Amino acid sequence: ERRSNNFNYGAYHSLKAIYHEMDNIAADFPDLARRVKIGHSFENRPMYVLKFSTGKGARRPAIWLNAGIHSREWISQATAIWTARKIVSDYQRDPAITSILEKMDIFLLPVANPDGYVYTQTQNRLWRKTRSLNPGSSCIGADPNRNWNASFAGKGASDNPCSEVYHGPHANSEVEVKSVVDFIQKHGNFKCFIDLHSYSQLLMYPYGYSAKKAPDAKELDKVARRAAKALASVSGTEYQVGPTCTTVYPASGSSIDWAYDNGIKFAFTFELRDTGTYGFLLPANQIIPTAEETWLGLTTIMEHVRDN
Ligand code: ING
Ligand code: ZN
Repeated sequence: ERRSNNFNYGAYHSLKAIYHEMDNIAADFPDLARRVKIGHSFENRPMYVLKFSTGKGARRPAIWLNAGIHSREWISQATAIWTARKIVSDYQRDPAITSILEKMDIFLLPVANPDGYVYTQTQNRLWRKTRSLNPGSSCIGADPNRNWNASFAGKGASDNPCSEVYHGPHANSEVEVKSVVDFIQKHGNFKCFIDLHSYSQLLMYPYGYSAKKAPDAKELDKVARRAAKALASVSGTEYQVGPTCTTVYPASGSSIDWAYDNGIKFAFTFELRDTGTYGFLLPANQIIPTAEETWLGLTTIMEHVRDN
């Protein structure tokens, strides 16, 4: 029985509800979307991606859309599940997404940190990290956006397990990160990696681990500026664009730096709404407006990936 009509995209949802809606989307569009388990979390919750594919050929060039790596950034998970529904609704109606899917597959991970997400809904709304145990410390978790193998344990990360930016004992120590890394490496044909965070209204590209200029900085900057302009055209929301290190702060071990240094050229991080009025506690009535405008930014990037 289909219950997808009951899912309110203008509300924040439990992990269970998001997983159920992913299942519904796959059931509604079996020729386009499939729910795939890529691993499990520290507390043994499944990690699900939606794979969107028109099915011509295995291991097509692919796009990874990552969300919810920091559990408290709820607009990220909410935008991701809205985006999933948007992709299946617009395929064969909107020429942009249709042509993207004619050439590439899209993998969407709406909740990259499931344990953290459950914890923010039940215990502490502002929890950021994973929920892994740290031997010898009573503090819990590592920052999953400092745990990737890209200048691991360098600038902008902490070796203190009690820190919000604790990098973890070694690169990929967090099973949630390792699951994504293994999947992407095994696939071997990803061209684009986009990570959704909040808040600050920024669109960034590598590097975060140092102020050195990425070899493709010029192109990435151009694409990002075009994406930010498209995003702003929806309702005037302004984004700043630049490399992570100089746009926010130095940060080593991040997902997009790992992606970029592993051959995935089109690596971007969105910091979604707002600029601090509500911060992480963005009211639910901003979910759909945020998702709608972000979609224009995402499709602008994906069209560039399609053509390059
Ligand atoms: N901001 C990001 C963080 O992980 C960031 C900023 C983006 C760092 C890309 C590195 C790479 O700290 C939030 N809000 O999490
Ligand atoms: Zn974040």
